[in-house]
Amino acid sequence: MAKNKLNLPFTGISSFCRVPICENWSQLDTDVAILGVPFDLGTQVKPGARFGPRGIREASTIYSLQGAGYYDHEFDKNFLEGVRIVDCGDVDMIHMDAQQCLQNTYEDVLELLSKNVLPVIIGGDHSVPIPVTRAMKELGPFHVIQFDAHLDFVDERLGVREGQGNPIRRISEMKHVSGISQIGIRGPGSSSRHDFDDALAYGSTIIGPRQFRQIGAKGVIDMLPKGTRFYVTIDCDVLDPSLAPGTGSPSPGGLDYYEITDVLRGIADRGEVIGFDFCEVAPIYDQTGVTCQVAARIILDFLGAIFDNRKP
Ligand SMILES: [Mn+2]
Repeated sequence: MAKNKLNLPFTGISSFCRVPICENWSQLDTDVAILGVPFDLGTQVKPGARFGPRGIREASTIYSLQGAGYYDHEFDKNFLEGVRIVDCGDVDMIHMDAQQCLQNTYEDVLELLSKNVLPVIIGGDHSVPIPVTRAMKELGPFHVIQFDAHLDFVDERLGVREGQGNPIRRISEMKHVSGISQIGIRGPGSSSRHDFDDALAYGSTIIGPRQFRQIGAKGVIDMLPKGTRFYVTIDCDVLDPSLAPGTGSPSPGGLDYYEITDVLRGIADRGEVIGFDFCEVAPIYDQTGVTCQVAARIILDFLGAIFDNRKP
């Protein structure tokens, strides 16, 4: 093997941003743990999000970090320099047993948190944040910020309570969650008028793209609570389908790259981010690979902003 390797993005094993892989978690010693949840049994329309972790990892290799971080001239900053990021692989999936898949997710996140890491979860459909936020009980109270086209506030249908249409309702029931903000919500979805009433009665702040564009990213950030901890869940379909077509329930009129990343930076400025997920990327509908690329980039940008704020 060559001693001085160039390690170009198309070579090697595609971990997230080509960071080291750790499958034996007893040895885990890192600042950030990447965890894939290749689960799409909670999907109500088009499946395929089980391939999201692989698609995002593959697309992310173009941003190979290799310890040096990355320079972004728009901020004149070198982000993520010295931050230890490890790819911890995927949660084990059991076909025909959705509840066991979610239970495995819960247990894996609990184990990662015991290592004192920032968990970054790559979904999977939008059921995934239910076991993730449940596992974060000891880190409460924290505020949950959802980026999504859909409200995801359905209570239950024919006994289904933890599918992709239910996560924010389930999160609203968690005593360790202090509040919820829902950004990008628009158009038809599985939630009814009644569900919107319930979300508002709970105390949710709901911001659609029209209001977002009236008040701008800064106005949106100003509506979030201050000095609290945040967990952020990003459903890919919050983005406009022209930018991110590779998702099971695309919805016209979504946010663009700068709109979401400017708000994510504002969140990182405003309080401690204790974890986040990016869900609902389905590479089989992603003809050009742009969705996986945008997802990888948003994850990277958000990580950069979070650790920029953790500097002494
Ligand atoms: Mn969703």
